[in-house]
Amino acid sequence: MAAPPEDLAAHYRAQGYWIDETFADFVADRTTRFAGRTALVGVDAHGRPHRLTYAALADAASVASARLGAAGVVPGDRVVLALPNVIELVVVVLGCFRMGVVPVFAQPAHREHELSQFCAIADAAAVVVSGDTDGHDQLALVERVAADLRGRGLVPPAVIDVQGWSGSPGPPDTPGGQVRTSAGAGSVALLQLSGGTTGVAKLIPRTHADYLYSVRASAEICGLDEESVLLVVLPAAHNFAMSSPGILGALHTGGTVVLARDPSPRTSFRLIADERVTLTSLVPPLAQAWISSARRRMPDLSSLEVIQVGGARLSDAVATEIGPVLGARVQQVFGMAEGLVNYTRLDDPDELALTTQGRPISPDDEIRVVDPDSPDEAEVAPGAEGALLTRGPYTIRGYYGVETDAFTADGFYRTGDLVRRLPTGHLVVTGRVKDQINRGGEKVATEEIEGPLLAHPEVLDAVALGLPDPYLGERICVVVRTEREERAGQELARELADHLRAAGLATYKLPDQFEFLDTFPVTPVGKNSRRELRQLLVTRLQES
Ligand code: AMP
Ligand code: DBH
Repeated sequence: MAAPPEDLAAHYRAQGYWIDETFADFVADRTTRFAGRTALVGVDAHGRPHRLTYAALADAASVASARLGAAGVVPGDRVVLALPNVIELVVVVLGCFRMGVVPVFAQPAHREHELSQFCAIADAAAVVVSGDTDGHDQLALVERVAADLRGRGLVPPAVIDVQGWSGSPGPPDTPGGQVRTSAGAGSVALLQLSGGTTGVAKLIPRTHADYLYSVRASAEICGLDEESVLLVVLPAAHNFAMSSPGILGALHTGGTVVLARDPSPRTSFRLIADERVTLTSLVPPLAQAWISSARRRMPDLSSLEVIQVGGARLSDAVATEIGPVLGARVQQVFGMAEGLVNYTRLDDPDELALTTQGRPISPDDEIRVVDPDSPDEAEVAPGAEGALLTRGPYTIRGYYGVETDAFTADGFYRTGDLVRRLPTGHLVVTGRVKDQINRGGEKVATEEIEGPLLAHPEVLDAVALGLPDPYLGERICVVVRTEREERAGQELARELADHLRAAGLATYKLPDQFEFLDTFPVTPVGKNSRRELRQLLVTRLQES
């Protein structure tokens, strides 16, 4: 978790990127400044609707701090949040911030495999869930996590169930005011999650100063102000939904955050019309679903000014349809929880807005496009495709609690993305160098699927691949080599899917497709060749 050298840090401060404000200051200041305005609209963990002013949000956050305190959580502790898009999520995040507790932004779709890792790496004091989430028993889930941790000689976290919060909340710890903590703006404020490229979940330490800079600058680039109404359709804890400009960007400017409990076009369209939503953020498959639904329903989307699309590559064709069909300007967002976020600007010509993934937030985001095969990572010719390395005022220089080879000696993050850089500074994402599947914006490390499959008695070898999919961008295909060829097919596929579910893999990581082969193509050193396997499958699919 290396800090930048002092000269760079001094430069970031001199430029006004890093200021002294902490998230505790942020909560106290914005909830006071915008006290009477509407901060948050959504349903609670029981599905009951709420509309909170900034003042009411401050009170609710203060009660949440008290509840964390009652569960034994103290300033400086890490708390894993795995909540759906309910108002308690925002309330608990602010509750953590005001008392100097570090939230770990997990997802309700995470299962024991992931949650155990996050709890173990973060040494979490508590995990916050919503008892029964969309038919899944989160309490039973965290019990399995606790058993796993105990089995590894670790102390399991306290369990906090926001569905149990309907009774008396107990007195706020320090009503109105914030809890004083000594940690400054340079300390870790929150832990985001990496999509995971090696199978080991990585936690991303973001400081008050760096994250708040990205939030302020994002809010400005996206034109947010007190009148802005942001609809959150994506999982709210995801870096995109939280900070680009996201929930924190809207709260920074005194705008309103509207949470969609589910991502269906029906729910979103109703909220857009009822709340006069001005901005929302989607991944490409959702943008496509909205387009086809809007063609049939003719919803009232007249208040929408901007639709952001990011998380995975938006095809130029779909980008072109967004304006005419949904009646809003498209803004492409190419970001990563590790830091760097690129936006197309609202005044960019269509040619850039529809075909590029934007340019960096900051003039001090340093970009290197290098030859991925050159040992010294030499930069490619201007405009040529290469691997993207980046360093800057809000990009991490190391993961939390682990050493990795993801950073260069001089502090650049190896993003694993292949890009081309245009003379305007805009980046076009052309692919990836890392073994990761991007399923409609959900990042899945191939190893996370392959590992458990290899443990199955009938699997000799298994390779997970992202295959092109018109809806998801990439879908997960698993190619399996098995001894019992006569069983290969539907029956074995079902058994392997059950096996992965039993291994505790998140639902979105389950394969969309199984293929069975008796031999795998290999590279000269005898490794499975993902590239050739992919070609083989694409040819197979074309022929079938
Ligand atoms: P994560 O590490 O989970 O935060 O995911 C970040 C990764 O998502 C990036 O490194 C890219 O691979 C991918 N990504 C995000 N936004 C875009 C986009 N607009 N176009 C293409 N890929 C994207
Ligand atoms: O995919 C991402 O991680 C992402 C996409 C858009 C992101 O972290 C962001 C914007 O901040």
